[in-house]
Amino acid sequence: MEFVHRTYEAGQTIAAIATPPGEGGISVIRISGNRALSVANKIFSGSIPSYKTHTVHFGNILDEKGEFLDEGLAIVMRAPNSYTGEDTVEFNCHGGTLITQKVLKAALRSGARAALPGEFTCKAFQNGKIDLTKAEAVQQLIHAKNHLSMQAAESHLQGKLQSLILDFQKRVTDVAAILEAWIDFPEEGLSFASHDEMLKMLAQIKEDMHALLSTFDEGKRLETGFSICLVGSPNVGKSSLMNALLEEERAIVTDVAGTTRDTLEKELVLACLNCLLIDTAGLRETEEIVEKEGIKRSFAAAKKADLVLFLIDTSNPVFDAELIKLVPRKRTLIVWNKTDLKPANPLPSFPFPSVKISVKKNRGVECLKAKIHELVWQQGPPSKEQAVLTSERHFQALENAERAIKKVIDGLEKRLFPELLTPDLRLALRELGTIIGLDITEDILSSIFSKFCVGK
Ligand SMILES: Nc1nc2c(ncn2[C@@H]2O[C@H](COP(=O)(O)OP(=O)(O)OP(=O)(O)O)[C@@H](O)[C@H]2O)c(=O)[nH]1
Ligand SMILES: [Mg+2]
Repeated sequence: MEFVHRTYEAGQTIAAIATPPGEGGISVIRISGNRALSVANKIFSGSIPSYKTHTVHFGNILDEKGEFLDEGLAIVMRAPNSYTGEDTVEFNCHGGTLITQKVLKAALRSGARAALPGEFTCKAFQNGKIDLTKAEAVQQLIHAKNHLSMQAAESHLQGKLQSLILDFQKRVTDVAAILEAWIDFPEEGLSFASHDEMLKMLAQIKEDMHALLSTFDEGKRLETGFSICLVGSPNVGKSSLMNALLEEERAIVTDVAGTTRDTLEKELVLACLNCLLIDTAGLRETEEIVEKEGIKRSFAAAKKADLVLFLIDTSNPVFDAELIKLVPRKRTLIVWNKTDLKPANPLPSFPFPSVKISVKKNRGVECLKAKIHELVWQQGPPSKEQAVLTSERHFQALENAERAIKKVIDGLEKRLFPELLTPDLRLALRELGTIIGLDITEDILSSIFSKFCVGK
């Protein structure tokens, strides 16, 4: 990748267009830094340095030579009460592509530097306005594609993850202090806490860390979504169901067996998550070369999918025995379709949950969606109050911290000298610190903020 994140230099005055590219009602050009007020003053008809903080002023926006560019608003926010914690001016101008760029250019020619991706949020972090979990939540909130992912980001933005991490830090620090006392005052040290009490404290910390770590499976799903594969014999109604779920005629439906030749994918929101729906070629014995390749792909898709909907025609329950062996036991749902027709007798039975539908009569599709929700969220979706780990970075650091605590517990149980246990406690503290942004390397900062857009 060509872009390499430059080190952010605190105090530099930066400017960027904060609104998306294209035409719109208004555009926002943001300027932040020590010299934001003087830069903005050069390109505005009013007297920006005299304005009180958090006030809005109407006037002419000018270029660096004083030529009229647009009429607009200047919003002044003085340090430390701004998003970045520095003096900030935001210009609202008319939302045209060219005029917006001209206002930005005027700000750049008047002394600001073009902001790097995520630099406003990085400034907010560096100036102590937000911790790193909140900064990352800003990015997650912007990119949230479903309600639950947005909810998780909001919870991080409100500081729920940060306060859990701070609580772990405090408890580990308390344990470290007691260990220090054991080292410094071998005689009286045990009066601060007994050996058993220490073990109990550490076990509780480890258990609470584990509980937070175990939210990551769900959290990952909020970000990556899940895939559902529709499989079954030809003509059972897979493509019909795909279209019904999408509420559009995406796949070709005919009464010719073998209509779908390739896998067909489309995204939708199901079970409150982004879901990739995959229609496949019907499975049957064939020597036809294109269909054979299609069927190979059907098997591969079924193997990979997070959830398999195994469709069977109730009136003609033919199914592929190989497929039954291949589909995952906990992640397969039998969908009896064509219940509007006379059912075959007897119907085969399967060791999977099932649901009855008729796509043609639009019966049972809502019930199918409810069943999918149930299978995806066996313990129910995460609540608003719950902090859910959604970032691989947070997960790794917390897992390292938990491992370090486990080593301390093992050491205590073996009655090792306290001196031998403190390095792991320190390691746990360091790992916890990286989650909220303490002792963070420039590389990590760079990898986090380079994913942001310019202007955020
Ligand atoms: N009676 C009845 N017919 C249905 C129902 N669902 C689908 N069909 C019909 O079954 C035929 C096959 O439907 P498709 O959706 O193309 O089936 P498919 O499983 O995708 O078939 P292939 O692509 O060949 O594997 C079409 O004529 C549909 O109209 C249903 O619930 N009841
Ligand atoms: Mg089809």
